[in-house]
Amino acid sequence: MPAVRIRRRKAVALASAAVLAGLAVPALAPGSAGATAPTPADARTAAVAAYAAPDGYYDGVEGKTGDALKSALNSIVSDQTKLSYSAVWDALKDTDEDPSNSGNVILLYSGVSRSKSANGGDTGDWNREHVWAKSHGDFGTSTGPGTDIHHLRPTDVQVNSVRGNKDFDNGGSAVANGGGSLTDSDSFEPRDAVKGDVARMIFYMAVRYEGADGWPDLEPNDSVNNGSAPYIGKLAVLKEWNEQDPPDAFEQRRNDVIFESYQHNRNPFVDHPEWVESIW
Ligand SMILES: [Ca+2]
Ligand SMILES: [Ca+2]
Repeated sequence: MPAVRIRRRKAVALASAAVLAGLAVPALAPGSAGATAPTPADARTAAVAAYAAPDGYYDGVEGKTGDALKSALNSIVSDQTKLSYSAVWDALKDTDEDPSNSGNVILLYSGVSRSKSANGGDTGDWNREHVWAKSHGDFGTSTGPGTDIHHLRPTDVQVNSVRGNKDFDNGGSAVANGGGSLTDSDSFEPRDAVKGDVARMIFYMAVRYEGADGWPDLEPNDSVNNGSAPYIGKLAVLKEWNEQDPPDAFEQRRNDVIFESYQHNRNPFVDHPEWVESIW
């Protein structure tokens, strides 16, 4: 069966990734995928989902809450491979692939499926959106937070421009071709289907970047006028979005692909969205 072959390849890839990342190799139990049957139409997502959150990845967080949990997660997710900004293009073609069309990526804010080859900077292209706006902490695009694909997503060039470096909040008027996203003078509200995705990307960045290695300590706060300070708002709204829009198969597969094939670290809040409330 093709699905079995795919699963075996993924299993080998995961084992290799785990060795590279210094992790214990997870048990490769074909029957451990859980109660949900794979969807034939999306064998690749099913194959990857079978290996979410390998045993041992979160060792050390047991019983911890609040700042202790945050510190433990920082240690875990900081063990990662880092990409160059040019390598991000090909990575996003994989992590954000349209499950219904392997020649396309899904654009984050608009929800549009667009050709992988239409990457660039012109009208009609897609580009590399920093969900944690790179001016918030001024970390740029050298290898580090500016190339961390946990928060880099394909977006329509013009929609990306509308979002700019605005903080996140509810309200505003419709963004042209924004798939239901809204904006006003100082904030951006993504479409409902990715509100939780956006929130969990912000929370990942806050845990991953704690002021080490010369990078700023990124944190969410309750402002929408953060400018170049290393903060993103609004925390209360992001927490609501995390609750309203729990992780789905696309987001979970994306986390697995980043873990297996690129950075070899995970977004803890995709695996455990309940940890947001423990920390913030
Ligand atoms: Ca979602
Ligand atoms: Ca931080």
